Parts: sequence; C-alpha cells; structure tokens
Amino acid sequence: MTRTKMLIDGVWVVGEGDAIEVRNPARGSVVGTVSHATPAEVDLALRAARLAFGDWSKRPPVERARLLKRAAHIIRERKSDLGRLMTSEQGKPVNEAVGEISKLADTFDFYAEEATRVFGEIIPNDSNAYQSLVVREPIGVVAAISPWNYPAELIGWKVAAGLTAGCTLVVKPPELTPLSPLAIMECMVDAGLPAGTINMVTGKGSTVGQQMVESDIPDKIAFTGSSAVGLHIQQSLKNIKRLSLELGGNCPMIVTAQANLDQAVKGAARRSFRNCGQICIAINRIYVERAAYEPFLEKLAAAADSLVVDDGLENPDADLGALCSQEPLDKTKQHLADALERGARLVAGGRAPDAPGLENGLFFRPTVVADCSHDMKVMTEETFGPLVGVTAFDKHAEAVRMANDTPYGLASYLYTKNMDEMRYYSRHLDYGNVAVNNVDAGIISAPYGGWKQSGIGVEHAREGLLEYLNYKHVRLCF
Ligand code: TAP
Repeated sequence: MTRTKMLIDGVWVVGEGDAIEVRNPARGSVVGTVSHATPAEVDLALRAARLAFGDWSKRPPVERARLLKRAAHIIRERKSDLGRLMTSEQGKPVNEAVGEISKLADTFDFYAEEATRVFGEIIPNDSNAYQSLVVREPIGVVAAISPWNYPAELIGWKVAAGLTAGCTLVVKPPELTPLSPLAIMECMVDAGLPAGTINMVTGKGSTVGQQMVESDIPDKIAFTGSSAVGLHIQQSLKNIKRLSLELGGNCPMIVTAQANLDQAVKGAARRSFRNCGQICIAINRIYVERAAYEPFLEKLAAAADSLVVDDGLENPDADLGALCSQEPLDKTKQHLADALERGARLVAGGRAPDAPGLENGLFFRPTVVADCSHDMKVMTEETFGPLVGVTAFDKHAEAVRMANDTPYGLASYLYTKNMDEMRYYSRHLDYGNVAVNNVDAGIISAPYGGWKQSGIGVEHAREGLLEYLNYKHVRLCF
C-alpha cells in the first residue's frame, strides 16, 4: 500500500519515518498508511511556514479571501469522495461525514467574507496634535493540532481563521484519521495556496505534536483535544507564545416539567448519540424535573432503541457508525459497568449490535442509564461514547448546582417553554455555550469556547479571527 504523502513547503513528501497504518474501525482493515514525520521534517515544515509568512501576511485581504473561496469551492466539488474517505478512517456514516465536509467549506466561505472586515479603531486622544490608531496584524506562524472526532472541521476552524488573518500554519492531524485532512490539503494546494502557507505533518502527538509545541518557531499553538493533553501542552512551552485550547467537556442537559418532552427527547437522542457521542459538546448527563422524569425516560429509551447502528460505508444513512477506536469503546463499557454496579437502571442499549457483518467493528448500541447518582463516572467524567446518564431533580437550584458541579464548562442544554426558567438557567449555568430548546451549541457565526478546564480562547465568528491577530497601537503626532 503506497503511503499518503505529507505536505511540506508546497511539496508532497513521502517521509523518512516509520509507516503508520490507518484502520477502518467498522471492519478492522487497513485503509491507508502515512509516515511518522521525523524531527527534521517537522522542523522543515515550521521553517517553511516562517518563510512563507513574509509574503502571505502582506497580501491584500481580498486576495487571501479569493483563495479561501476557491478552496471552499473545490472542497464542495469533492465532498462525496472526502466524506467516504473520512468514514473509512473515522467510522461515522457517510452522510454525516459529507455534512461535516460541507460545514468545512462553509467555514472557509465565512472567514473569506470576514477577511475584508478586519477593522482597526481610532481612539480619542487628549490633544488634537495626536491620533491613536489601533490596527490588527497577523500573529505569525501557527502550529495547529486537532483530534479525530471531527477530522475536517476542527482543522478547518484553525486553518480558515489563521489564513484569513494572514498567518501561516503547520497542521498535525490525529494519528487515527490523517487521510481526510491530507485530502483537504490537496484541495487547498489545488486552489492555489502558495507553498509554505499551509503545511501538514503526520505522526504521533507525543512526538510530532510535542516537537511543534516545544519549538520556538510557532508564535501560536492552536489545540483541540483532551484537557489532560491541553494542560501538558501549556506546561511544555519553552518560550512565550499565544495558546488557544479547545478541550474536553462534561455537558449537562436540564429538562423541566414545562418542556415539550418530544422536542427534548429528540434533542437528547441527537446530542448524546450523534457521532457515537464522540463530541466535546455531547450531552453526557440529563437532569429531569421529577414530574416529567418517567415519561421522558420512556420516550428517550424508545428513541435510543430506534436508532440504526451500522457500517457507515455500507449504510450512509445510519444514525451511528463504528466508534473511532478501542479506547472510547472501552471507556463507554467501563462507565456503564460503574453506573450499573452503583445501582443505575439500564433502560436502553448496553450491548453491541447483533446485526451480521458488524462482528469485526467497534460498534455499541446507544445506551441510556437512569436513576444515576451524582458521583457515578457517567455523570462526572466525559465518556466520549454512546452513553448518557439520567436522574431526577426537585428544585431548579438543585439542578443548577449539579449541572455546574464539574471542572468543565463547554456546553449546556435546557428544555423548557417557560420564559422565567429560560432566564434563570441561562443566567446561572457556568458554560461557554447554553442552548435552549435546541442542541446546536456551536454555530460558525457565534464565538465558541469553553470555560474552566474546557479551554482558553474561542473559535468561530469574528472573535475566532481575533485569536490570530495582534493589536498594534500607532500614536501619530501631526
Ligand atoms: P488528545 O489525546 O488530547 O489528542 C488531540 C490531539 O493532540 C491529537 O492530534 C494528538 O495526537 C495530539 N497530542 C497528543 N499528545 C500530544 C502532545 N504531547 N503534544 C502535542 N500534541 C499531542 O484528544 P483525543 O482523545 O484525540 O480527542 C478527544 C478529546 O478532545 C475529548 O476530550 C474532547 O472533548 C476533546 N475535543 C474538544 C473539542 C472542543 S472544540 N472543545 C472538540 C473536539 C474534541 P495523536 O492523535 O497522534 O495522538
């Protein structure tokens, strides 16, 4: 099997390092190989980005926008192939993968539009002899590192905002899913991105990623991944640089007695189980006001049981494909066992699907456990699998207390038709995102980021672009 090449300084490079096999989690088969980038190759990529910065940062924003729009167009043209490639390495059903590719193209378009709106400011001065201008200039070289659950989108947020701002980038895709990110780089090269503006080196985070973090070349590290690795990165820096961290979550959903239960169940099933729950903003734990508890549980169990789990390549419309690797599958089983040992009630799932043809894959049925206590792992840790815990509450203050009792602060969800409850909860939930009567916590036009151990900084929106810009105060004397 020929190795998929890395992109360094506009050249597709096989790489001198060992081969890394990429597997299809639905079948266990090898779907491709990439190289483990050597230290010299990583260094070459970082130096190429540094060299390219001089020209790219000085180009007129409209020119940068034109190239991003062209890349978006090419990505859309190739979205079916890109989606299938992503499914073959990540496991999510093809239609979901194609949807992710479309959102990536939308992200490029969004930031291409923003490129022409990087405004400065004029500050009033104490004398007419002076004028203070605040202008924004690109930070420099960005090292971007991202995880496997959204192989395209999470890289896209960094690449689109970074390039728009005038930065150049070296990207390390996840070891488990490097093929679709590399194919996206091909779209960018075909769109005409100049050599060195965007580079991609493959390999392990603990070596390739670590080298990027420790290098003094990048001016910024843009990282999405677990809180443990985020903290490790923060502690590994060898010089002062900007750092944005989009980290883990442990997201609560609150359903009051005044919610539309059918809507709430639809939202819960979608946000707990989509992408097999391997989403930082997945609903991990649900607090239901006692009067609505049993009817909600009954409906949620039925909704979970109705979801189709299948090989995402064979069945593009499946609700859940395979989990991406053994690790989240094992964690799901551990959290389930912990909950059942401590007295939780299994109301849906709890096992692998028994359909023929799935024996070699990492599949698990969407699983709901009820009557959970506040200290069970399913309620306190990020499972990152198709498992959700449910419990009842009596008072709104109690629901808020339990929802906020976590080191994380990424996203929270509320279902109620009562305006006072909407105000109360959105005021008191300590999260970067609060979605009320919907589960779309992250949209490209609004800032998206976590509080507490869920991260530093935001992605999306104008604010996401500002993360790639420095302020420069120019004080003019006439
Ligand atoms: P991590 O293990 O943290 O890996 C994320 C990325 O960091 C991977 O590319 C990984 O490389 C790399 N990495 C590992 N060790 C590194 C090191 N020492 N230096 C530099 N890079 C290193 O996360 P994961 O398990 O893949 O992803 C799941 C986590 O990501 C969950 O906690 C989830 O909540 C979080 N997440 C957060 C968000 C947002 S927006 N907040 C979005 C998605 C996911 P390898 O893969 O090659 O090891």
